[in-house]
Order: sequence, then C-alpha cells, then structure tokens
Amino acid sequence: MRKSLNGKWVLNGPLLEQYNLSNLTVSVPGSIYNDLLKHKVIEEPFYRANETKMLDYMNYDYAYSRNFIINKTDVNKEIYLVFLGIDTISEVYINDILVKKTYNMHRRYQIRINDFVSIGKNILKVVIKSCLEFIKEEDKKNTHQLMNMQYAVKGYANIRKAHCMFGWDWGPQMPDGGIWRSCYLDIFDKAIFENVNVSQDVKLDQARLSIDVRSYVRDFNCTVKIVLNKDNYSYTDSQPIKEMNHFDVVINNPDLWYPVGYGNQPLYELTVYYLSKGKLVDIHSEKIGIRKIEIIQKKDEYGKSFTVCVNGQNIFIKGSDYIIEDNILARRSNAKTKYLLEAAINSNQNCIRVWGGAIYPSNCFYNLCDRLGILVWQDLMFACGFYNMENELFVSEIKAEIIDNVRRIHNHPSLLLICGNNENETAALNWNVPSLEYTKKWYLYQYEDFIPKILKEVAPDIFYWPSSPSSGGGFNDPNSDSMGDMHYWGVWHNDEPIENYRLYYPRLLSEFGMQSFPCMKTIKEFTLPEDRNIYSYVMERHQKNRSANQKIMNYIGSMFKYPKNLEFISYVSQLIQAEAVRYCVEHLRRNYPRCMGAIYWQLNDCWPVASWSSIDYYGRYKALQYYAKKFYAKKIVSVEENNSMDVAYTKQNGVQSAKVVFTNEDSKLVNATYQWMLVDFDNNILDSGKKEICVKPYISETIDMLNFNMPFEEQTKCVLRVKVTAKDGEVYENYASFVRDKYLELKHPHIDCELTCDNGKYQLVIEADTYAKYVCLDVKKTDVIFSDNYFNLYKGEKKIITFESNENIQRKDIKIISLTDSF
Ligand code: BMA
Repeated sequence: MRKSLNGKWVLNGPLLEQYNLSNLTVSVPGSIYNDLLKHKVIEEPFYRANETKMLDYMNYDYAYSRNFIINKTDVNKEIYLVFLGIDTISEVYINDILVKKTYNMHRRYQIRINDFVSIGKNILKVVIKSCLEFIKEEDKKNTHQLMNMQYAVKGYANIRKAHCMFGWDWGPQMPDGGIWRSCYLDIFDKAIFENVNVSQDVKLDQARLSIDVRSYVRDFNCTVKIVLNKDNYSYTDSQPIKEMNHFDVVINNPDLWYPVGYGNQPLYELTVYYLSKGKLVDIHSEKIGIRKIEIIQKKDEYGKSFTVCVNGQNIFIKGSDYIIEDNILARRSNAKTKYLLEAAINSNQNCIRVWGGAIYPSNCFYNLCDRLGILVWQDLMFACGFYNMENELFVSEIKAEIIDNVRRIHNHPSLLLICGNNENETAALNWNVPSLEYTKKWYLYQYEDFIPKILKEVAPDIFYWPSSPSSGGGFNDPNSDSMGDMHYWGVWHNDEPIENYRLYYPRLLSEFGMQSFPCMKTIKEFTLPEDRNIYSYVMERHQKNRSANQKIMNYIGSMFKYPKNLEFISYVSQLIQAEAVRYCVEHLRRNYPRCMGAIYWQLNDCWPVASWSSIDYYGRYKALQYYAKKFYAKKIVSVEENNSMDVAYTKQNGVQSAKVVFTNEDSKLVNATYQWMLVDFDNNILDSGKKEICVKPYISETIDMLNFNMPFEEQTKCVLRVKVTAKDGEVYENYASFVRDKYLELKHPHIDCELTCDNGKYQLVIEADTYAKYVCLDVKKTDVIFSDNYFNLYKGEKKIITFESNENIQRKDIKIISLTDSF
C-alpha cells in the first residue's frame, strides 16, 4: 500500500523566527524560495533586481514537518519512507530520531522506518541544511583547488545539486532547496515493485528482450507475472518471486519505434503483477518501445563519422539543448514540459540534449519524448567542473545517483545515449584549470573508468560517450570537427564573424548559438519603465554573460542598422540570433552526410533573461523558434552565397556567387521544378532561370551554381529567390542577399492585413506594397503561436498565417512590424 505524504506540511526555521513567523503552511513537493514567496517573506525573485537578495536566504536551515498515521495493521509490515527528491543536504527525523542524512538532490531515498514509528500519530521532519555552508566546508577538505565556472557561486562541484542553481551565464545565483519531488510511505507484507530493466537485442524482423524485474520481497510465496501487450500482440509469463526475476521474450516482426520524421512511435505496454495466493498485492505498468540505436563511428575521408542510426536508418540530428525549466523548481510543471517538447516537435526537432549542469528530468519528460519521437541525448549531471574523486562520500553519492537515474530512464526508447559530462574534457585542455595533472588524472578515472564500469552493470546496451564535446576520450582532440561531437563557440564567445560557421564541418554539432533579448512583453514583466534600457542596472542583472549586451550590439551592427529603441533592439537581436543559427544549420545540412547533426544552444530559459534560448521563460517564441521550423524541415533548399563583411566594407564589386543546394532527408525522390529569380524590391524579375531537378533520397545535392557580376549599388537593390516546386505540389523556398541587410535600400512597406475567425481558429491574409523583410506579428493583449513569423513578403504575394486563441482578437490587436521600422 502506498500512502502519499505530499500536500500540506509546515515550515519553520531560524530566518523565519527573525520575522516572528512559525509553522507556515506549505505544500510538498515544493521549494524554499517558493514557500518564502507565498508567505511574502520575499518579493518575486525574478522581478527587477530582486534576484541579488536571494543568495543570503540559503545561509539558513529550514525545517519541513508533518504528521502521519501508522495503523495497528501496519506495524508488523515493512514500512519504507520514500523521497523521490530532496534538495539537497538534509536530516530526516521521525519522532525526533535522526533516520537519514541526505547529500544529493539527484537521487531518491528509501528509508526503512519500522524501528522508529509507533501506532497512531508520528512526526516526520526534514531539516534542509544550508547548501552554501556545506560547499564552503567541503571545499576546505579538497587537497587541490577545483575549477569553478566564473558565473556560479564558488564550490558548486562539492555538492550533488544542479550546478546552474548556483548561477550560470544565463541563470541567477538562487540555489533553492526543499523537498522537490514526491514523497510517500510504502507499507507491505508480501512484495512490492522496485524496478524493471528491459534490454533489447533488435533485428528488423526479431527483437529479443531480456527483462529483469527487481522487487522488495518479504514473503517469498508470491508470484511475479509479466504481461506485454500491444494491439494483437500479447505475451504473459510468471515465476515464483525472487529479489530479481529474469524473463526472456522474443518478438517476431516487432513494431519498431522511430524518431519523429522517420516512422511511428509504437509503444508496448509492460505490466508487472505481484500475486500472493492469486490475490494482487502490487502492480506496475510502463510503456516500452523497441528499436536499435547505434552511433556509427567509421573512418572516412574527413576523419571518423559520428552518425546516429536507428533501426538501420541514419538520422540527421536536429535539436536543441535543454536546461531547467524554472530556477524555482517548485514552479516547474508537467504542462510546461509538454509545452516545450511540443514546441520542439512543431519546429521539426528530433532530439533534445539534456545538458549536464541541470537536473535529471521527470518521468513525464521521457514519456513525452517516447510518445513524440524525440531522441534524448542524456548528459550525466556534471558540467564545467572537476570533482574530488578522493572524497568517499562524494564518490558513493555519484554512484548511487547514476544507478538510480539510469535505471529510471533506461527503458525509454527515446534514450539515445548517455554522456559523461558537459565540456569537462575540453576544459582540461583549454580553460587554464588549476592543478592540471591532478585534474586530468581524476578526470580520466571518473569518466573513462569509474562511470563506464557502473554503466556496464546497469545499462550495457546504451551507448556511452565520455563528454560533450569529445572525440571518444583520452584528451584526444575533444573538440575536433573531424570526429565525435563538437561545441563551436568561435561565433559568440570569441566574437568571430557569423561567416566562420562555414569554416567547420562538425560531424555532430551539439552546441552553438547566439544570444538575444526577450521580447518587450517579457521585458515589461520584470522591469519598470525607467529600467528599459539594455545598460540599466536591472537589464544588466537579467544578462548573466558578462559584456554580452555589448556582444549582442556588435553582432547586430554587423548586419543591421542601429535600432531606434529597446523594442527594436530586442526585435533585431532576435533576428541576428535566428539568422546566425540558420546560417550554421543550413551549412551543416548542405554538407550532409559529412555533418550529421545540429543541436543549438538552447531551447528554454529558467527565468526572464537575455540568453541563447529560442523560447523565453514565459513560453514566448523568439524569432529562432519560428526559424527552426524552416531550417529543420525534412526537405530544404538553401543558398551558399558569398555575402561577406569584406564585400560591404570595400564595396568590392567582383563576382557574387551562389551555390544552391537541395537537402532531401526523405526516403522518396524529389521530382521538381527549380527556379531562381533575382528580383528588385518591387518583385520585378531582373534575371531568372528554371530547370527540372530530381533529387535522390537522403542526399544533399547542388542543384545550381550561379554567378552574378553586379556593382555594389545593384547588390543593395535586389534579393535572390530560389524556389523548388515538387510534382506533389510542395514548395520549398529560400532567399539570399549579397550585401548585409543594413545596406539594402529597402523602402518602407505598407502591410495590409485581413483577419478572419472561425471558432477560435484565426486566419490572417497579409500583403505588402514593397519587399518587407522579417515581418513580425504579435497580438497585443494575449500570446499566440503563429503558423509562421519573422518571414519576408514580396510585393503582390499574399501570405496566409493561422493561429488559435480563445480570446476575442480584432484586427486592431494585431501588431505588425518589419525591418524598416527598426531604425
Ligand atoms: C556552453 C554550455 C553552457 C553555457 C553555454 C553558453 O558551454 O555548456 O555551460 O551556458 O555554453 O555559454
């Protein structure tokens, strides 16, 4: 029997006493900041510069308590107290007796409490100790100095708690704490479920499943029965219970699971029944998927491939990096997880990288990934840090944490691979780390010996990659573009021009990106009017990457005219971000199959901030989120033009070249008519060409090489349009200019827009009287997601945009801007 301990608890602590507060009613799961906020001890931490006051609250201890009842019939049974997540350093008391100390937010705790409870009322108390105090004390024990990311509170590597809660280059220093996941009592006298592990050996026509069921057993007279079901398929078997029961199942012609875009996501239902004399005493059910995942690393003319292959099909990885959803963990919700993953799917992504400086996501996250067909690149929670592997407590904690989480997520078909850490291998080589030889020695032990050994036990069938980026380990050129995965931050962190994306051919680019400001609606949520300047104190507090506001302005200046106010700074910052990522992704996709993946940094935000995200904290799409849908589409046409800064600076005339490439990431041929047009801003055709093309499946093919010989003055007055109209009616379009947007002699467009609505389904028909670049739509009083946004309109060509909303939206509520409004 499971008795939930979620719900009403009370909170006490020395800080609260200072405010004459005691026994505050709070809710578990939850978190300290959230509770302090609810009881008005603190103001909204994300508002203005309130975040700067938050760290101090974590210098205190907080005590959460509640009662629970043990019935007469329970005392002779096994009684386990289970916490799925305590953040982080805590002491658990039952009736004032210390029953457990915890040190790790990433693992669950199961505590046998029979010796401490009595019939009737019992008092449960969890004292959350100051994490700041803990890291300070632990740091003193280190014989060698550990590296510290400059934006985080010193010492985060001493504690098993999401590193980014101590601050990051997009996150506030707010190391929240509390009982952050569910807790309950498990009371049983026969047996209960612990875990089921399904290993797969899959051929296209046959899957061999090896199923291990782990149980807590008190009465060995029980039976374990498993049932595997799907449509017409059903398998049943049962055995007398052991602590681990093993079942072998062979499925002929299994219904295989594929990532989205490559096939369906069929799931089998696996149910484990516990029976005692025919009576059901426990039950567990989960969905599994059958697929074979390989990472193909084969020597080739460029180095060594790094290609994800599912059921024999090579997959181009299209994804984004995922961080915690809210810095105040109590505010995260399954609804938000669903919103973010569906947004990823709607922008044609097939992969999410769970970045190692955060948390192991909830079961809901993985269930959704299974259902939606999103592959999960799972980092273990180690990032930008080195750890004291001579500290026994630390080592035992990470071992327990890895076993716990890998067992929890192992059966999900979406689990692509497990990666040891974020950027630690390359950091050892490039980041000037202290105690280098010591650090390298223990790095190798941790990720290339200790962790692989654990994984060999718990997940031998899951691909392990030592670090991201890596070329396979051993400090062998970890950030190479000829093998393994790569993070490319020359553009952005090293201020290199966006063109430099084309200098590299990563086999799988797992991080790259460009910052932008959130939109005005979001800025208004955390500022007063007097704060609304990017160099104000409040705006700089909502920018965690030092000097990044200047960086954004620099990148803006390389492409756009100086924006006239904050609203347009935000707008063009989102454009430069979207254009930069598009520039990179299109380059990678043109180089398919040499380059087999793009994972941009980053999908989401954990508070309102200037960052690399494509969706802001409030769920509002930035330009990049709309762009991703286009540059990640299965089939795209793209242009490699020679639009370089030099041309603009020197007004060089020379030859303008354009290589036109069609990327067909589908199993069918594309028979189509290809057209190119050089048009002026009135959409008059200055030059054009047309031909029939046939592009084979899974290929990137150059379909045209164009050369123009225009003086600079002409380049500023035209745009190259390319269009592929397939025989099935699908149209693929793209564009390029030969000078930077700031030099284009655009006229200010008049944009007509007609709005109609049918039962919450809105349609906009939009038309402009001259070329309108980066047309951006917004609804003033509410948030909606448009079918497209930040697009170009050519004179005389209508564009239809749809969106859904329950609000009554009128034409006057729709705001439309385009590039010429920005200066
Ligand atoms: C990468 C990530 C993060 C960081 C991001 C932006 O290095 O791994 O640590 O937030 O770049 O700087």
